[in-house]
Amino acid sequence: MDRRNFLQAGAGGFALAASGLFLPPRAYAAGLPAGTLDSAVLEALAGKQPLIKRSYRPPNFETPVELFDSTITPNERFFVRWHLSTIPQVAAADWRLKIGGDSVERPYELTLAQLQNDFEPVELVAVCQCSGNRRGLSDPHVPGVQWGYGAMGNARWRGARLKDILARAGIKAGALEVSYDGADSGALDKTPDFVKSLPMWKALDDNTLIAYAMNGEPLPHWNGYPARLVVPGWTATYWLKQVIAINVRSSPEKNFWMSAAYRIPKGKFPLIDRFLSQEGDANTPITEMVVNSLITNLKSGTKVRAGHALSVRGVAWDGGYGIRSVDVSLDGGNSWMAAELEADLGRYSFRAWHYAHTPPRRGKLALMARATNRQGSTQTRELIFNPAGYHNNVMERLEIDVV
Ligand SMILES: Nc1nc2c(c(=O)[nH]1)N[C@H]1C(S)=C(S)[C@@H](COP(=O)(O)O)O[C@H]1N2
Ligand SMILES: [Mo]
Repeated sequence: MDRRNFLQAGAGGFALAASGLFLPPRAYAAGLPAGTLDSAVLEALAGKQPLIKRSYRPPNFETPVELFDSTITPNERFFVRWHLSTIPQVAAADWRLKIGGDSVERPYELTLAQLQNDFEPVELVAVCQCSGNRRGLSDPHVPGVQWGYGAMGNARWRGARLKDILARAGIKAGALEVSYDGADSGALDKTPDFVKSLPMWKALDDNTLIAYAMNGEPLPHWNGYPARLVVPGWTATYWLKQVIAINVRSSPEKNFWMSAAYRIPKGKFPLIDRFLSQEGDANTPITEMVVNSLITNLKSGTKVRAGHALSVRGVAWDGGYGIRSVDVSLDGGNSWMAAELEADLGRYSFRAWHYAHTPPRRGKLALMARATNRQGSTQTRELIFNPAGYHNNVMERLEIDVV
């Protein structure tokens, strides 16, 4: 599947989008199922700039692809994904983070000032990507938010290490998981509260943070103000927003969001991180992101001039091993050339890349990109189908017109 339909609004639409103006509804409907075309409207949530609306209640908004042409995603354009529709405005003065559970020695509470001042601050750049990013491209289609390419973003996060916060409470022998809850809740009691859990080893990783700043500013309300989990390398389901409670547990967290949702068939994906206390016979919780890439400055239908220099630009990312190489093909994957990698902002960040080419003559270019990480994992040509539409890292294929 490709982004063939993207340029229905023409090159002018692309320029308008870059300037932050509204686009005609169909401009971004690329490659998505017909039923979702009408909802692909750019709309601004309070305090954000326009994003592609997928649903309003709960708010699910994705970032237009051309925003990824810069390596850091601006806060105002960072995607928004919530499962529950009651999302309170949290006042910094009232916010408390409760640390407890049957596997801590001394439960306690933190204010926002204590979170910011009592622990060594850590900064890192990391990709936050929804497990279901690109679900709308699944063939056959699967239920869930019909995301295109933009249910992700890359930001510089600042916060306290979760392990430092837990150390103050004292962790008992036999601790198995760290679960956490946010301030949001379901409008009807039908939807189970969104509670997620991590295995001890990931919770105690030096890079797992309770973040209170994003790109040098407080988190936007829609992205979890005043504090959220940052779980570098792992999909965004674990990046709980508006966190208010953390529990260290001696038993597995068994709620719906752990035992039924966010699970993948075992053995289908080349993943390394395991979440043993949550593994079942057939399926297992999603863990780290698969290696992936995105072309950020061109869309199917873009017209370029024969004999003129063309720069293909994009980003690549993975589950935290780091990007080793990105290759570009101009002939639909028959031959591949190495792209040049740009600045390394850390192994959890988008890695920008570019490839320079002067198309010699008129015709079509079947442009593809393929990232490989330092584990040697690469993107797939065919979708690894799974019922929830997770982990889509099929290589993109764009048809470029050389005129
Ligand atoms: N409290 C809370 N945190 C949450 C969620 C949620 O529904 N409630 N959704 C998770 C999922 S599935 C995703 S993809 C990310 C999205 O983060 P963002 O909205 O900052 O882009 O938030 C995660 N954290
Ligand atoms: Mo998600």
